[in-house]
Amino acid sequence: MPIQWYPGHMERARKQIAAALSKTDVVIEVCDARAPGSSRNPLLRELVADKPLISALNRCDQADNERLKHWLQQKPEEFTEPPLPISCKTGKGVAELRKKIQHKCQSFKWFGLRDARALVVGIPNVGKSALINNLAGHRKAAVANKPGHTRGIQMISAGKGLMVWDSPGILWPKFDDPQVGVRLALLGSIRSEILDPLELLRQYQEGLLQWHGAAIVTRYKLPALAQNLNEILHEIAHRRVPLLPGGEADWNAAGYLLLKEFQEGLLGPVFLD
Ligand SMILES: Nc1nc2c(ncn2[C@@H]2O[C@H](COP(=O)(O)OP(=O)(O)OP(=O)(O)O)[C@@H](O)[C@H]2O)c(=O)[nH]1
Ligand SMILES: [Mg+2]
Repeated sequence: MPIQWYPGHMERARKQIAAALSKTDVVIEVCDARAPGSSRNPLLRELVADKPLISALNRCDQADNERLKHWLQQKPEEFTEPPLPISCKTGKGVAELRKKIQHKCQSFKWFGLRDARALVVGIPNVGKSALINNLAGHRKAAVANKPGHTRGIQMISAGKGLMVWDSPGILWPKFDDPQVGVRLALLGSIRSEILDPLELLRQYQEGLLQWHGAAIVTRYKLPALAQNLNEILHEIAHRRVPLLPGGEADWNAAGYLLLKEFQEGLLGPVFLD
């Protein structure tokens, strides 16, 4: 299933980010702890190359942290410095991130004379605006569980000598590995309206059964571990979502529900890379 999505507004966002760099001291790259490699945007990395960079792995409350740890040990080359696991839901790692920003800025001549300016970048729906609200201590940036919610770049005061740019999430024009597109879609970083939920779940069928099989039995009250995706969808289509007029099962609605509950962490911790 080739997933391509690089609409006009992402190109505009890329230009806005490039323009904001002249008023940026440090860049915070937000990746998803559930797929740290696939959610790292190579286009953004290129764009911010000459700025001090801090990588944060958000949503560690939803990630399979054992598999994440193992992956980071296996792939130390993926990040120039060890990335910081954070959660904007629990607040984990956010104070440490603020310290890291200060530390990166300490050697600059202006340090202590004016506020530090951090630019938060990343793929859509990864939690950039939520991070800014966490840093600020209250809701200043609009947050929504919908990729593409932030449309323009905006400077926000996070107090205690820190200003933060919120930026729209951007993807890159082409996924060299189509599996990266599948993973980003599974994480919720690609608009669900352009996806076929059943095809997407089929692409991840093996992982779903291997890592989430037991949670699926409990959640959807299956009699035993499912052997394939159809068994799960059958259960959901007949018990959890309304039937279509005429009494037919609504497979699409079943697929959307399964995908949504997977993304919400209701089927257990997730790791896709
Ligand atoms: N469980 C969990 N949910 C989170 C976390 N961070 C953000 N969210 C949720 O993820 C959704 C997206 O958050 P946003 O902050 O709007 O994401 P964004 O990266 O700004 O998205 P765009 O502006 O669309 O690029 C919201 O529903 C948040 O509540 C986290 O650490 N854990
Ligand atoms: Mg946002």
